[in-house]
Amino acid sequence: MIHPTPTVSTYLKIPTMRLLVFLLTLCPLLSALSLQAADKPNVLFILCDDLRPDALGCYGSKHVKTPHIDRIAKEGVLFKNTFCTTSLCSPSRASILSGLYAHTHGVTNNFTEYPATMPSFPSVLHDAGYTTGYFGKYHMGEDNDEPRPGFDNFTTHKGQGKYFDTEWHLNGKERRVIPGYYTNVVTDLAMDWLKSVSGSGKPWAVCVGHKAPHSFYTPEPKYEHSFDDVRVPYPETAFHLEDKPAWIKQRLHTWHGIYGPLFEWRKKFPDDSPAAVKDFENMVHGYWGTVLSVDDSVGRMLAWLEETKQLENTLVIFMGDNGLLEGEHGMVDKRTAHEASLRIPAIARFPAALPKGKVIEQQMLTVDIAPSILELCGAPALTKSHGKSWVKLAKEGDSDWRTAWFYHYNYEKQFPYTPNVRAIRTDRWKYIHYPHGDGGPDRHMAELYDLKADPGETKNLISKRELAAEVTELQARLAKLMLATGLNDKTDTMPLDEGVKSELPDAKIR
Ligand SMILES: [Ca+2]
Repeated sequence: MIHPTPTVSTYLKIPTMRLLVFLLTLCPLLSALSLQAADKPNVLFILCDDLRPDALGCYGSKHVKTPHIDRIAKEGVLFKNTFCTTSLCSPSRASILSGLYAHTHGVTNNFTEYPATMPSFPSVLHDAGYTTGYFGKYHMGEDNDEPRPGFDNFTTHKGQGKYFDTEWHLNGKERRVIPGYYTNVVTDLAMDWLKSVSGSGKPWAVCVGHKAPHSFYTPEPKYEHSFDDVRVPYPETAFHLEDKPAWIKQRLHTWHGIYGPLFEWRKKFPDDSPAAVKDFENMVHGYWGTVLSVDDSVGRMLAWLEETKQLENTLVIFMGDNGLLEGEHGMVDKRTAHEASLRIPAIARFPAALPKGKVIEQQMLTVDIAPSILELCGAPALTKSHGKSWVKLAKEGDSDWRTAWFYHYNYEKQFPYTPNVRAIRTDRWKYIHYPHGDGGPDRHMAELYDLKADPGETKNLISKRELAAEVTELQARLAKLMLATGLNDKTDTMPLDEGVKSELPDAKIR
């Protein structure tokens, strides 16, 4: 017997009661589905490059006015003590995306590609039904501007990009120089795409990768003179290196020291004359100037979200990829385990799930970002992560939150100004040591700081006999933390430390 295809008229013949029961069973399912869709927040993830927290109003800057970025903090949470686990662009970016330490994700230098098959928070969101886009500086795989997996639109450029007139690769389709200032161009690109996808009914997640405020610090012309009246001397710590390891003094006159070229702000170098501090001041002014344009960009994006009534259902995260030394201990650049190199800003706004105007004191890490975003989006957790979601911490506090973590960095031949670094930072102490890389004893003096008494790390306590037991305990804790991520004496491989050198890095990779 052939069954006729059911039609509307067939269904109408079903007795009314049965139809009602059928509809009633369907209703909770349908409403659950629609609730679920409505519950999925959009994600606006804004990543700055080499941004110090103290270049933002919400982290206490007296000079850099950032009202739009401050708004995210005021209406959300501010993580006061956020740190990168490797203070270098590509490794840190990969840690933010993957929730993993550098030795596990494998991006241990600025020239390695993020592994195509390794999950990232955007790829997990994409698999969970999000429309995903990446716009701006990606910088994992120096010369590769091709689209990466996990993104519906991936628009980037080769290497660092330029503050003016960068050549963009538009989602793998067309390479074109877009005239104008990088920060404004990347904002236009991201917003054009958002306008095209935001009405589709699917949640979206967009990453905006700013070049700013990375060297060479070039502000937009309208902000060139914004800080002309602000005096910026070398920090006090630059002149008190007596108890520091010798490599820090050797670094003073190099590409990464305060008497070196200062990312080309100083034409004649090395220069340790008192008058040379003006070059340092100009450099800091330039750095701050680039941040003002980022704040304008954030303002534009928040205003658009508000106008289109998407702001309340969008998780906005704004952060930096690694810290930056601005003269502390006589250093510029990053890579070391000192506070200015480790500290990054991180703020998040999502009123539906996060408190308003809360400041979190606990130590948060780059590797915590991906687990947190996925939890807030109701997406599956990463199968492997070294970080922990801070959602509970932000909402109600978390008594199990970490009180210590480890930092690592490997010596780079292309940038021979920082040794191999292994360090532990607890809520009170920091212990840093510098393995030679051959498995033998260290050849540099270690460092020990009491961060509660001396947050500026002015007194290296490593030689204090009365603290010997503390050092032994910190060494044991460091080994334990490293082991938890698979690192021991045999697996923790690193290059040989060839010492601090005075040569400049290759112009192409500066
Ligand atoms: Ca960076």
